[in-house]
Amino acid sequence: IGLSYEYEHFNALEIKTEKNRDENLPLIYIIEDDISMLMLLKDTLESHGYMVLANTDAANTAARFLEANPDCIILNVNLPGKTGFQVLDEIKEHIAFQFVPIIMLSSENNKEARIAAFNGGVDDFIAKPIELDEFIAKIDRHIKRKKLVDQFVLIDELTQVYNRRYLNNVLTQFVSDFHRTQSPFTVAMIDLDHFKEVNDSYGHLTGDRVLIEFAHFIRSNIRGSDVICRYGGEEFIILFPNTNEKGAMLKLERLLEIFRNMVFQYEDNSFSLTFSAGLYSVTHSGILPEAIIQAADEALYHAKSTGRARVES
Ligand code: GH3
Ligand code: MG
Ligand code: MG
Ligand code: MG
Repeated sequence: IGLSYEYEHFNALEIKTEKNRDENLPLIYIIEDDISMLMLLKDTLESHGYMVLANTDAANTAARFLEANPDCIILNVNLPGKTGFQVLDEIKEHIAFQFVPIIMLSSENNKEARIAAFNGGVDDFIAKPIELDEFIAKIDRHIKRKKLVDQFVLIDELTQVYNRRYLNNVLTQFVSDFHRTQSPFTVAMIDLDHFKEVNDSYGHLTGDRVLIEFAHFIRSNIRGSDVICRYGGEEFIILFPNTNEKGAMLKLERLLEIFRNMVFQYEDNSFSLTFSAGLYSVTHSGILPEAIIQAADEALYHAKSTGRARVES
């Protein structure tokens, strides 16, 4: 793996992955001001199949490091400038409801320090001097647990509808059911129109509230057996079991009619929105889940390019 070393000043070092991250390798983010300790941990982790992202400067422990979505964070408590606990609070705020194991390193190893660390929200506490074999054994366990937790997280945090991971599972299930039942199902990909303008005009928080309300609107206007997932930003997917293209088209056109007449009212602002949707109905065997999504996406693109606020198949 390609790594770049940036010396900002003599004791500040950043280690970043140069190329795209290898998603198969767990990514560990280390914040440690002692460069020799940092290099030792980095080499140990890399020789055990981990990727490492690191910095020595707590003041730069910014979002851009966390945006790489590390699987585990190792944090030295005695960082210059900021205390490890301040950094811990910032990290916790940033990762919000995701589960990322945080391990605190400390040269202080008394009961009070350990209790303070656990109360502050760390998952483990490792005292210096570090036993490297024990350190790796602990990291391995934390990473296994992280993977397990991720497998069970199927709900989108913001909108509380299913997420993309769940969609992948359920769509695979729909496809295999189809082979048995030969009953058609339809996939709709929905994208809010000019949603960026909502953020730009009223702020990101208002944008978030719109997404929450939109998901709720869809959820409360479809059948219990229909499945709604948040596919990405302002894109949602609905799976309609036992529904052909015509049925799904009528349903979505009705949803669009109701939705475009809704008025969002937040503080002094009121506005209305529309969405575009693309449909794909599965009526024959042998099509892969990815191809179904792609076909719905192409129909959506068609709806967008022919004026928006419409449903295409
Ligand atoms: P179009 O009609 O072509 O779809 O235009 P658009 O503005 O909706 O599309 P574009 O893809 O340019 O912008 C999507 C916007 O959605 C940009 C992004 O900031 C915003 N967005 C994505 N996820 C979230 C989110 O979780 N919250 C908020 N508030 N905005 C989000
Ligand atoms: Mg979009
Ligand atoms: Mg778009
Ligand atoms: Mg959009």
